[in-house]
Amino acid sequence: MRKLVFATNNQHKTEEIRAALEGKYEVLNLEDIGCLVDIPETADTFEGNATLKSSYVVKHFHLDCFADDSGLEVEALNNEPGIYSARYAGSRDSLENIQMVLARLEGNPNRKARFKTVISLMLNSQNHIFEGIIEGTIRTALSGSKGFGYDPIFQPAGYEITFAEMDMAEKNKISHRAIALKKMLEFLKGI
Ligand code: ITT
Repeated sequence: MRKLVFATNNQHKTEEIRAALEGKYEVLNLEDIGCLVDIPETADTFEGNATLKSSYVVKHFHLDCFADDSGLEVEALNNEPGIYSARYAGSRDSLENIQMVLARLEGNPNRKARFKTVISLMLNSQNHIFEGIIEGTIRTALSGSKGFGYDPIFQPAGYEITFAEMDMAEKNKISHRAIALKKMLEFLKGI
């Protein structure tokens, strides 16, 4: 089976992507290839940060690689936390990040939000970009224990449950990451 490196340290993201690419690609993450650094994400866009991660692997390991940068954009918070999603409250603690969003939105009737993923796929040193977005709303309290990050407060449009109440298979059908990944797979099929 063809191998692809997914430049992430996030085990939840690795599991989601492995499940989505099962049978098609063997997905290796940064730990699997012995890349133990936290690649600096210093760009000010999702696209820029995804590209920093994928290029790092190409430069230092000479392997084809993709990376995603993703996050939550809340309309009433000027699209924050955005690229700062992983450390919105100062650390990588998901609960603290969630509480920060809920506190800043308290009493605000506009609960509109979206998850966004941008994938950078580096193939033969060429960068290919794929984007996925899912619209939804922010609940007033946490619900569910599956998934990761902001899943317990994000309710996708058209659903009555949060991402954290969905099975991974169900989330993988509709999520921002799934949408971007599907575009990448279509592209890979065509080459
Ligand atoms: P890598 O950079 O190592 O891939 P990361 O966790 O830092 O892992 P991102 O830079 O893409 O990943 O940060 C995205 C943050 O946005 C992530 O830590 C979560 O807090 C949030 N996030 C992204 N996708 C999510 C999802 O599907 N469900 C819930 N939260 C998500």
